[in-house]
Amino acid sequence: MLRFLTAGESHGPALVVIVEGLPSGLPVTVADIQGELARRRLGYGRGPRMRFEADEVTIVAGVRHGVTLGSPVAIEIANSEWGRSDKWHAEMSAAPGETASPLTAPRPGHADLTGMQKYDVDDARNILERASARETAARVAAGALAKALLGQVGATVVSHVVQLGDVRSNGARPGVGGLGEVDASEVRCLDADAEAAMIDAIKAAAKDGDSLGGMAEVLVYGLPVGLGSHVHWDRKLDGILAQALMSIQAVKGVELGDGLAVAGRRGSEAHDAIRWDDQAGAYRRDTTRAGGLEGGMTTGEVLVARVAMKPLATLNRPTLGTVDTRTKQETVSFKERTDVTAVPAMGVVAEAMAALVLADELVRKFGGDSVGELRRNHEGYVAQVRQQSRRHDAPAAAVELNWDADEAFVLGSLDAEAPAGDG
Ligand code: EPS
Repeated sequence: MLRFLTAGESHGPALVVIVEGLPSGLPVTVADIQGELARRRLGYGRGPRMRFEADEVTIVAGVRHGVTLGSPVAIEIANSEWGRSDKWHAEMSAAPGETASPLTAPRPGHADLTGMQKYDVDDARNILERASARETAARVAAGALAKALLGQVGATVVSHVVQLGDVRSNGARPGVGGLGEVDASEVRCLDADAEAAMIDAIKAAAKDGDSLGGMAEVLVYGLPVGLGSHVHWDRKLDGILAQALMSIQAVKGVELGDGLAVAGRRGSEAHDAIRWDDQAGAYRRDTTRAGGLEGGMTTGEVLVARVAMKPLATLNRPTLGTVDTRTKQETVSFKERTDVTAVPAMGVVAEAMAALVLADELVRKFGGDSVGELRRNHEGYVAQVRQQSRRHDAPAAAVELNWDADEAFVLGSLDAEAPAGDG
């Protein structure tokens, strides 16, 4: 099992993440982790902090001479903000004391008020420091390791922005090597017209001191068939992925494949037809309606997940009504330096969460204490699937479809009048 645990507050000295369950022999460098963290800071509409936040990475444990040891990997990401002023040393000190300026006008939509009630505190900072999306830097650092493991079996995770505010892209998807092109876009969107409209929308919202949400799509190429399982509710990969993606700060919805849209379609338009590719010796589906998942298992086709983020609850011009928790007087939520939108960055976080879930499934399915053992087990399984797929009887005559609507059981039973007394 691959597990990870993050700790750290937004304006504390550092974030820390421990990743447990990685096999030995996985190449890992600080530069790989820093590269992923830099991608997360991208995006038009991010606040001033992203310009100076350097994400200084130290690998504290679990890696020697550039490869994992099989022991827990611990990574520290220092917060530049901590070193920038004495304010945070005082505000976030672990030593006994109290703040001179408690935050008492909780922001609607943030964890502030509910957290104050639940954790029995009178300063919203006790809650917001941990609820902040700063924590996602630690997830992305862990995700860099998960991506490296997926790379060992030829799987690649990419993402792109498909909607920002009410502007939607034409859906053009990056291919397996398309991340560079996505990241070159200021809003991480491949549709140039939509990109321009998204930037205009961000500028307009910024002028009003407002914020914007949107949607990113995660694509995972090169996964083997059969990660996850249909046999138990908590082994179904679609459920596990949805939970992981929903746990990202400010995310309010997750769709797999065509997602919610399939509810309104006929069955004949809602599924991915299966064909046999004799040359490849594999079953194929030419559409991605199911998002590469059937019965809670990967089908071997590209995995598609869309993640919807609400507009950030922190506004540069506070207009959201709230209550001062000391006086109970009506007021507006406190103003904070913030991002206009973080949707491009959320896509990178969603890549990390998808990678962590899938790397966990890899470890579960293929096991192994070393990368070499995991790879051998993966190769053996792939050979087994190929063999199973090629198993067949002599070619049968084309199946004749005898379809008579009048005789169809379902239609007949729907039309039939219910017998008297049958509730
Ligand atoms: C955040 C508010 C901003 C963001 C922060 C998340 O922080 P600050 O209040 O210090 O400007 O910059 O995001 C990050 C620091 C980050 O690394 O993503 C919030 O309220 O969630």
